[in-house]
Amino acid sequence: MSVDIKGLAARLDEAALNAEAIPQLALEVELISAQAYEIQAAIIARRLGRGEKRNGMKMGLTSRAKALQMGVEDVIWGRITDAMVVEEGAAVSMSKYVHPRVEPEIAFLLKHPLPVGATALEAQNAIAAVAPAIEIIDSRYKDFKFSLGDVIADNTSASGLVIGPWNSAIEDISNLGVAMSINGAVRQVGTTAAILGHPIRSLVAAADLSGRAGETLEEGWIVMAGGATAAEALSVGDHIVVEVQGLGRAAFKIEA
Ligand code: 0L1
Ligand code: MG
Repeated sequence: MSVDIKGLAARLDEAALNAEAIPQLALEVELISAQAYEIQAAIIARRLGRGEKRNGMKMGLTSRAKALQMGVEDVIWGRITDAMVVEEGAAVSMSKYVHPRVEPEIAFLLKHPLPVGATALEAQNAIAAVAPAIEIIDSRYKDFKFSLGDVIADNTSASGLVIGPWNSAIEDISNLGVAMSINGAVRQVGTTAAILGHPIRSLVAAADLSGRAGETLEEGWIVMAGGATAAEALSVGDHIVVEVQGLGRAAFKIEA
């Protein structure tokens, strides 16, 4: 069945721009993953056309907690641009989002390109630094409900990222404790081991998935490894802090 890739991309892009929820695409068209990724790429083309710069990618549904929370089994990925970066410690307006959630992650900064087929050792050697990070996810679909095709098309709910201090000396990221607090109360605890068993596997998978789409991971790109725990919904006034053992913390606030 033919799919109006550009039309559906425009619908999702405008929903994000206007911070307004739209009905799931699945109610009118059943997307296979390849079509959904084409829609995602078309959304990014629109964003680049408005002057945004591509600066990385994100992995999604990398932990069992996230997969269970969303009822989706596959690892998925999305594209990041500079406009999605929220300054660490900043206050962000709720008006930018439909119904945002946050999840604790770690981020990789690449010191050289990482092609398809990279080994875990090559991935490790491509890392310039690692940082504690928060992903702000914001589905453009009503009630945060979607099929696999829907969420891939919606750039895997990518909306914002907050990056804490970059650490270039850390060697073992396999099992670092992770805690996410909102307004001083710990809401999620976990470990980086929840990210595909070891976050480096997420970077290897990122290189494969992105490279197979013709977009080799570039020097200077950020790769968000994926949530270490389930996500938490946000409200106006919330102060979110993610702490990762040995890496430090990343924080931001939501204002009206
Ligand atoms: O980054 C993620 O794991 C999110 C993937 C999309 C599902 C969601 O919106 O939670
Ligand atoms: Mg995520």
